[in-house]
This record gives sequence, structure tokens and C-alpha cells, in this order.
Amino acid sequence: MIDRRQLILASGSALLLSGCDRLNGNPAFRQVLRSAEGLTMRAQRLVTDRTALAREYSEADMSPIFRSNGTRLPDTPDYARHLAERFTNYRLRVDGLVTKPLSLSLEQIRALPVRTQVTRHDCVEGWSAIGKWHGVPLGLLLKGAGLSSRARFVVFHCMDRLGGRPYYESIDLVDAFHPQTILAWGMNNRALEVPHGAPLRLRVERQLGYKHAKFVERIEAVESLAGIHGGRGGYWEDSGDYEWYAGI
Ligand SMILES: Nc1nc2c(c(=O)[nH]1)N[C@H]1C(S)=C(S)[C@@H](COP(=O)(O)O)O[C@H]1N2
Ligand SMILES: [Mo]
Repeated sequence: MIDRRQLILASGSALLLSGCDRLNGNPAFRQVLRSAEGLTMRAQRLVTDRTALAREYSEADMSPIFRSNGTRLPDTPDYARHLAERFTNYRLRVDGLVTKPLSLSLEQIRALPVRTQVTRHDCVEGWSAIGKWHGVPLGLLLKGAGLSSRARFVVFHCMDRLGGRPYYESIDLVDAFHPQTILAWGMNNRALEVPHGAPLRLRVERQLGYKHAKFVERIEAVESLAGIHGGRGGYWEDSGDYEWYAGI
């Protein structure tokens, strides 16, 4: 685990890098980052590599069993109805700091460009599994919705509750526009199954499992996380269990 000082260093530099893609690719600039004193190896990796791709695997590497974790079946009447209707009346909303709020059916989402990736899921509880995911790049949806330049975070509102509190998560724009960040409607060549977050779940491959919000029904672009639920950007973050940034 990384400590807070490293996090602050990493997030400050990530902001710098997000506006400086060309600098980031410049060997001299990378050398400066590498030689910066006082940074640990871990922090340097975060500073330089937040836009790097997570490792992708081959079909042969796929786990025969991919366990599910957390909510396996949301226990609300709304979710029961969606399930009974096979999600035909489900809509994904994309709103907040956007100029063109979206409301998309599953059919519409599946008609958008698809990215497929075989990646390893790492849960903070100490298990991993390799699976294949099919979905639409989140960046594409955000562009389609006309993301405002004021937006700094993207919040995922889920349909399940744990102990009476709704599950939610959030990421910054570096991760939101990362090419492997997708909203997955499929897994292992099939429609996404309920325990894995049907009808739609986030894959944010450079972060730990709890950031991968399942059962997503609303994506909200915000300037600050302060006004959302407990204000720390996620269900486990609000309860003080896990850090907001869970980079791997
Ligand atoms: N809505 C929602 N998303 C969630 C959770 C949850 O309980 N509810 N659990 C998280 C955790 S801790 C993990 S490890 C992964 C598990 O994904 P899986 O069930 O597909 O293995 O989902 C994450 N996303
Ligand atoms: Mo997890």
C-alpha cells in the first residue's frame, strides 16, 4: 500500500502530466522525473505511468473460475423489476457537468464501439482472476455527453446497497480517459451475469477491484467529491476502509 505523502505527490504530478502528454513522451523530461530526489520507486512508477496500459493476457490465461465479490444480487425492488424485464427498461444516465446529458438503453450501449480486453482483476482482500471484458470506452461516452472543462471526477452510482448505504465509486479524468477504462456489458464472450454487475459495470484496469463499480445506473461528472454521499469518493472510502486512489 502507498502512503498519503506518495499519493499527494502522485496526484499533483498526474495533473501536470495530463496536460503535458508530449512532455511525458520526451526522454529528457522522463529523466528529470526519474532522478527526482525523495521519490520512492513506487511513487515514480505512479508519476510516470498513469497512462500506461495494464497487462493484457491471452485467452489461455483466463481463469476457469472467476469468483464474484461484494454484492452478488442487489436486493432492491427496482433491481428485481429490471431483472424480470431483462433490463429492457434499464437506462444508463450520464449527467452532471455535461452539456448533453445522456440516457441510454442497453441496446444503444451495445451498439457503440466495443473494446475487448483480457485482464487481471486484483481484489484488496487478496485474490486475483483473469477474465475477458467487452464494453464501450468510458471516454467515448463522456465525449458524447459533452464533458465540461470544469469536470474533474466521474462518479459511478450503483443499484445496490450494503448495510443501507448505496455503493458508489469515483475516478479522476486520467483514469476516465484511459483506453482500457470501459463500461462492460459482457464478460468471457457472454452477456455480463448478475453476480458480476449486470447489466453494466466499470473496468478501470489500473486500480484495485473495489473501484470497479458493478450495477452502474448513473455516471455523474463533478468538480468535487465533497457533496457526494460521505464526501470521500466511494463506499469503502467513506467507511474509512480503503483509500480513494487504488493504483496497481
Ligand atoms: N456495486 C458494487 N460494485 C462492486 C462491489 C459491490 O459490492 N457493489 N464490490 C467490489 C469489489 S470489492 C470487487 S473485488 C469487485 C468484484 O467483482 P466481481 O464480483 O465481478 O468479481 O466488484 C467491486 N464492485
Ligand atoms: Mo474487492
